[in-house]
Amino acid sequence: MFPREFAWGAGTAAYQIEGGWQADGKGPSIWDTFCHEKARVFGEQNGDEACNSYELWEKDLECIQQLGLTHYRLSLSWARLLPDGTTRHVNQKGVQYYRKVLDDLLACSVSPMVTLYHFDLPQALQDQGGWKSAGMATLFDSYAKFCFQTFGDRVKLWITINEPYVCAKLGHEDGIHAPGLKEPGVAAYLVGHNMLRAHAMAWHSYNSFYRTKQKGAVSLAINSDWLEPSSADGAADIAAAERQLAFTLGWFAWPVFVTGDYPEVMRSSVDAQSEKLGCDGGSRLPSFSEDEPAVLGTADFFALNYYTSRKVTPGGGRGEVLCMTSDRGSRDVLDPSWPICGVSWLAVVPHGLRKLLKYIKDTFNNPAVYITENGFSQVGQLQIEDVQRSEFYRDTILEVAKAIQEDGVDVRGYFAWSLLDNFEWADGFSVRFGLFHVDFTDARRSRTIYQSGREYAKMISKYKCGQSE
Ligand code: GBH
Repeated sequence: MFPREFAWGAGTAAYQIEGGWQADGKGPSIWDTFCHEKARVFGEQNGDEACNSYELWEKDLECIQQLGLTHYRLSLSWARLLPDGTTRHVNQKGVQYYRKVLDDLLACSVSPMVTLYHFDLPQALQDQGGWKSAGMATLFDSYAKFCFQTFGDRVKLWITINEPYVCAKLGHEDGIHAPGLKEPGVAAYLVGHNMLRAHAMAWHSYNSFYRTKQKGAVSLAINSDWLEPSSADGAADIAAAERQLAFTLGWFAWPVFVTGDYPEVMRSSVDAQSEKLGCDGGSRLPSFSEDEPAVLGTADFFALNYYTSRKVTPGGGRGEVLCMTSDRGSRDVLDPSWPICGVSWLAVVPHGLRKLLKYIKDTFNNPAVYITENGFSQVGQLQIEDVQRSEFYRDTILEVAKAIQEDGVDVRGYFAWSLLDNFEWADGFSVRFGLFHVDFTDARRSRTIYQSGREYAKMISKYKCGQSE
């Protein structure tokens, strides 16, 4: 059912699990700052200690082995490695920590997939303007080269930036993620642009200086809902769904996989709205410069984070308001037949993943695809016997199998989100995505496998090595 080499993984991110926010010379990140401000995060919780994976890495490794994973996706904390964000000062304790993690994984025959940036910019770089500043791209490129140089012998799968959409929109338009800026209709486009430039520079650095020797692959992780028209025969709904897909998945995938530039509908509508609203300096959507390394072709595979699906219809903000939804001219609605589980945004739609995979195959010239995140949360009462989540993983993995077998999508791996219950950003610890429960009231942060974890382990052992029974 699954190819022999298929990657069976689970993922985490540094700020969500590590803790040790000031340990051994780590510098502060924007998430440290954000969480220490009033009323930013649910219950004013923070990731100061989180799962304490900085000290308890061996416990995580036990969880990884218990699941029988072939791959583990983790992110590096930029500020743990480079406390002020630059290579002027390297924190050797940080280097040692990640070297041990990677060595331990390899010793257990688990391949690491490493994300360089998962939302936690060094605060020192935010103080210089953060992702709104054009200079961030070269700073990211230096950090990336440092990581390829330092860890590239051990890592064959790299993700430069996780979910640029979320950083741009939630961090700079809605202000619900760090750095908490609310500059609708302007900052997100700038941030997205600088992230694409940063990603492209890092890919070119890998390609020129490390690829021959290290033989790895580099991409960026793009999140997208599956979006379908509210009514299949309404032309307005169909166009609205296409626009919304262009403003989410297309925003990052078009430049990298198709044209080297933004989707045409995004370009034309942001340009037109900018002119109508009399924005200074022309369009709010920046243009790529010919003097910089090309963005087109800077992904060795397609990395997809998929969680949910929506129906789309025209609307979404009044034309005179500066914001991304006005530019897009669409709004998404929930289909009442889709169950909502855990958090309010997560309608459970496993078949949406199959459709999105087929769309990616057809639109981006049949790339190799890794599903770098997919998961289902639990809120409220703790349920270790989490039947619904077990069913969710089973149903979703069957949809992936159909995508491979019936639709011919070249899916190379599946990473459940997440290995552990962890710090779920603005929702703090109130939302649990783990295959293992973590007891945050226990100083030892004890880890207990959920039923969904046991079921995932069973599926892995059943499907691993191309077995079908
Ligand atoms: C992922 O993003 C992140 O990469 C990961 O770190 C995180 O733990 C995981 O999701 C689970 O949330 O609050 O109504 O404004 C997934 C994409 C986009 C999903 C933003 C949640 C927020 C909707 N996310 N969305 S809302």
